[in-house]
Amino acid sequence: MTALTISPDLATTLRNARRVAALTGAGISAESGVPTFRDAQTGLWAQYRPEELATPEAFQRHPQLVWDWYAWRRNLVAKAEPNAGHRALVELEQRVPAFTLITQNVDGLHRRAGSRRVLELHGNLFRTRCFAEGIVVDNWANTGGVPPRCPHCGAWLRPDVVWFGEMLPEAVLREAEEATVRCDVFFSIGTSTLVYPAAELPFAALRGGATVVEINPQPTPLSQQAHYSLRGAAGEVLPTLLAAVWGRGGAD
Ligand code: BV8
Repeated sequence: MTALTISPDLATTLRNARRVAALTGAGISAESGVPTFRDAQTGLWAQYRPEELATPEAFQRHPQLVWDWYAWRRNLVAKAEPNAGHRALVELEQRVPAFTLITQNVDGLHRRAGSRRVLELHGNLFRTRCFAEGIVVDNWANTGGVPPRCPHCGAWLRPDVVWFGEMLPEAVLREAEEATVRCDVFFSIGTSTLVYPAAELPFAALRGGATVVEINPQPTPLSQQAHYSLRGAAGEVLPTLLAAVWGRGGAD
């Protein structure tokens, strides 16, 4: 990795910050071996684009295909481990007085890393709900049918995630918006900043007067307006940033 230098101003700003918020996207799980939405899908899924599968229409048209895609992702994520980027955000939560982690990811890796206050804007791959009633279902008769059926009403079960064209959980989004406009420092980490309303949050942070820091090996629509755009992998940049601010052994 090119030696990343952290500006003394950024280190001072972060050291003095009272309220910090971080928005994460698929990029923070990339170093755990979980493919991002931009990555070409592999194997069986290579022929599909996520945007085509992650919709209620796709599920209604091809319920088994969509259910199997999520089963494949659950299986892949269950074998993955949180990486140094996830762990650095656990430390950041311990270091600053008020920290809010807002994630677009549905892989649950932030909680597995030990993050406590996590707002899952797009739901969670490991939760399942009834397609008709919307209630979370923890277990169901394994009749071999795919998708499985709701034990209460017999409708299909679906992953408890937010698909394209679906509303985000209102209370979670409101809490994310409040943390965004009140924070002193806002991180946007590992997201292409393309999908709304999540992608609006970094710009709302700018309007709210926060110092906005982007961490991404690639430029995004936020890069020009962010106060700091740190070009690199989250698993390398975040530990380097924490070392510069609080002095510790760099990447763990
Ligand atoms: C909504 C959960 C109101 C599911 C996801 C037309 C019709 C209908 C809707 C729309 C429309 N036009 C616009 C919309 C709104 C739409 C939208 O924004 N579309 C985009 C494509 C234009 N949004 C919605 O539909 C949302 N709902 O608006 O409701 C409504 C209702 C009806 C009609 C209109 C509006 C719901 C959006 C949520 C969709 N669900 N995920 C699942 O996971 O299966 S979205 C999914 O993709 C992610 O959750 C994330 O939010 C999004 C983008 O993914 P990223 O996380 O950013 O990852 P990506 O792969 O894109 O990028 C990775 C980045 O990481 C890259 O920049 C890369 O450089 C970087 N990176 C790589 N390695 C590393 C790294 N960074 C750091 N370290 C590394 N090592």
